[in-house]
Parts: sequence; structure tokens; C-alpha cells
Amino acid sequence: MKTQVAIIGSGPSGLLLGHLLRAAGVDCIIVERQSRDYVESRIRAGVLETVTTDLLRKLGIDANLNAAGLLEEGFNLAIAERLIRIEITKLTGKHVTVYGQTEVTRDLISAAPDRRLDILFQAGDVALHDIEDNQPYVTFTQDGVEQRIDADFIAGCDGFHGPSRKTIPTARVREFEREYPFGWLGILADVPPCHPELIYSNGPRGFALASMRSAARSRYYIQVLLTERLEEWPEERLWDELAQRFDSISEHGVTRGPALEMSIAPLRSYVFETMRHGRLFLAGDAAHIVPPTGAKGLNLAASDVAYLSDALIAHYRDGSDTALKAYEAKALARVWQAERFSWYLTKLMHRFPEDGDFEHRMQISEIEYVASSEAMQRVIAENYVGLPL
Ligand code: FAS
Ligand code: PHB
Repeated sequence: MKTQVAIIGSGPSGLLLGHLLRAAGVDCIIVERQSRDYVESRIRAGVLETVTTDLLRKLGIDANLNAAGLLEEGFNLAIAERLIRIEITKLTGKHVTVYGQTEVTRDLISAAPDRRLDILFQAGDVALHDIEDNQPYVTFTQDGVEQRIDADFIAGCDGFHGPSRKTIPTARVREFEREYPFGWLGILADVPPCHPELIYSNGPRGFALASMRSAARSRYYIQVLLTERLEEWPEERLWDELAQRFDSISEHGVTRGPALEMSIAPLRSYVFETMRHGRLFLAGDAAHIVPPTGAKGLNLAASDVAYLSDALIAHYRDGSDTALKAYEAKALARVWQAERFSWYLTKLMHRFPEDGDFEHRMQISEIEYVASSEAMQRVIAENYVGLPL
């Protein structure tokens, strides 16, 4: 097979990039290790910045988003029994949209055939070759048959555990990492949310988040130690914990129901600064991870491919490589700002085992300062809605 851009991974970054390139007449093929069902069943992010919703609208893949997306004009921080509303629209003129990554992924995959975007699922043993040459290629197996895609460029959109990043010579690698001493235990259930907007809570037993997917589907998270196992959290125990955290501060209290999904995700801040090597370009989780506290993961993937697609289109349409040369610096500038904001909110809203009473008083004082300062609320709001591209 031959194409212009070989994309590895059909998560949000690979799919958005594929659609943006196809919409501009650039040939591309996506190779994905997992099956379509598996990719469409993953439960991940839920809050979209306007950078991301603008891309979906630009592509015209927005019917479900417009029908089911919840426009949020604010979100809340809570400490002890106090709720502090951050009025994001009043402070920035912008909003965020609650619409699940699962739904975004399904919309992008189902729109692919009509737009002649080829996605090869269940591609095994994906490997990248000659990324330093002008004619790199990707090999993989499908149904036991060796396949090869020759391309001008390879886009590594294969997430944190994918092969792309690992093909870059160590001498070129610059990476930065912070692992957190806790994870998030999440539950998804078809119950009405406890509050019309998100609540990020820093309570006596740590962080908790009340989020939603719709007026009938809720998503909750609590902070757990990395040593804790899902088996230690029967659903009733988690609902008891959530009720203690949110009943007294939320409009409706926590409604219980059978879990559609429960999982524990570790928290990490990670940046792999070498987002380009030769003809290989990295985007999304393949190059950076943020703790989900700032709701930035999916949105950073979207901004990376907004930059990368423009650069690749300029290469084919105008024969100009200026934007390709600038891609790494441009993407990293926005990545580091999102890393900073996600790290800041994680530090502010979680209980760190190594922290003593003084550190906790610092958290309380910081949140009380936020409550009293419109300037501070505006800083948080403009980062939460997403910094401009
Ligand atoms: P993805 O990881 O989504 O996609 C990469 C794709 O590459 C996958 O489909 C994978 O199967 C494929 N791939 C991997 N190896 C391959 C190989 N060898 N060959 C071919 N294909 C391969 N963000 C939030 O804002 N809020 C959240 O609550 C939240 N929860 C999360 C929970 C989890 C468990 C994880 C991992 C992430 C979560 N995130 C959350 C962040 C998430 O939204 C990511 O930022 C987003 O999925 C990044 O998209 P991609 O870069 O496309 O990577
Ligand atoms: C979610 O709804 O899954 C969600 C929302 C906000 C976050 C993280 C996760 O910061």
C-alpha cells in the first residue's frame, strides 16, 4: 500500500488527524492494533474545550455533539462544606462541553467510510521503518498476513504505550515525568448527576470529582492509593463514599445505580519533547500525559493535530515546510501550559501522603484566596476553557 501520511492509532488524535487531512484531500491510512468494538468501548475523558468542538464542527462531524453535548458555563471547587463556583463563561466569554470521548471516537469512526478515511483495525506487530529517510514505511500483520504501507510521513498517534515514541533514537530524547502517589477510581452509571455542573472536591479523605455524560448518566471519581485494588471497592462502598463527599454540597445528592464501568487509572505528568524526528511526528498521549484533573488530555491531542494537520496540508498544498519545522515548538508551548495547569489543580485538590497539616493549610488558603479573588478565578477559568491555539 502507498499513501501520503501513515497514521498509527485510532484514538482521538489519529482519527481527528485522519479526518482533517482527508477533508483537505491529503491521502492517509490509519492502522490500529485493537478491534473497532474495543476502541469504541473505552471510557475516558468527558470535557471538551472549544478548540476540540471547533474541530468537530469544522469537519461537520457534530450532529450528535450538538444534540447531546452539555454546554457548561461554570464548574465548582469544593473544600470542606464550601462550594466555589468558577463562572467560566462570565470570566472568559467561553464555555466547555460535556460530551464523552467514547462518543467522540464513535462519531469519528462512523464518519470515516463516507469520507474515504481507511482505518485498518486489528493490525498486529506494527513497526516503523526508515523514519529518517524521505520514504519511511510501516509494517504490520493483519489476519496473519504481512502488510506494508509506504508513506511520505508517519504520524505517531498511538498513545502512551505505542511503538512510535520508542523508535526515536535515545540520543535525541528529552523527557520529563512526575508520577503521583495516587490514582483515580472511576465509576460510570445511568443515574442523574448530583449537581448541574462538575464539582472537584478536596475532602478529609482526599479528592473526588462529580461529573456527568448527560442528564441521565453520571461519572464519578475518587482518589485512591496506587496499592488499592478494584476488588477492594464493591459498588456500595464507593456509593457510600461518594454520598459522604457530595450529598451535603450538591443540589440533588448522589443517586445510586448499577455500574456500567469501574476502573482505576494512575496519575502522571509526562512530556516527551522530541515530538518530531525526521519524517515521524508524534501527537497526543504518544508525546505527553497530563493528570486528568484539568480535563486536558483529549483536548491536547486535538490541539496537536490542529497544528500538525495545518502543517502537513501546507506541505502538500503550498510546498511549504515552514509549519512542519515549527510544529514541535508550537505544540510544546501549549502542552507545557496544560501540564502546568493540570499539575497545579492536582496539587491543589488532592491529599498527598507526604503532606502534613501545614501543606493542607496551604491548600485551604489557596482555595480561599481563589474564592475571594476574581483575578484568580479568571486565571483558572481561562486555563480550564483552554488557551488559544
Ligand atoms: P489514545 O491512547 O486515546 O489512542 C491511541 C491509539 O493507538 C489506541 O486506539 C491504541 O489502541 C492504539 N495503539 C497503541 N499501540 C498500538 C500499536 N502498537 N499499533 C497500532 N495501534 C496502537 N482525559 C481526561 O481529560 N479525562 C479523563 O477522565 C481521562 N481519563 C483517562 C483514562 C485513561 C485510562 C486514560 C489512558 C486516559 C484518560 N484521559 C482522560 C486522557 C485521554 O483522554 C487521552 O488524553 C486521549 O485518549 C489521548 O488520545 P490519543 O493521543 O489519541 O491516544
Ligand atoms: C470526566 O467526566 O470523565 C472528567 C471530567 C473532568 C475531568 C476529568 C474527567 O477533569
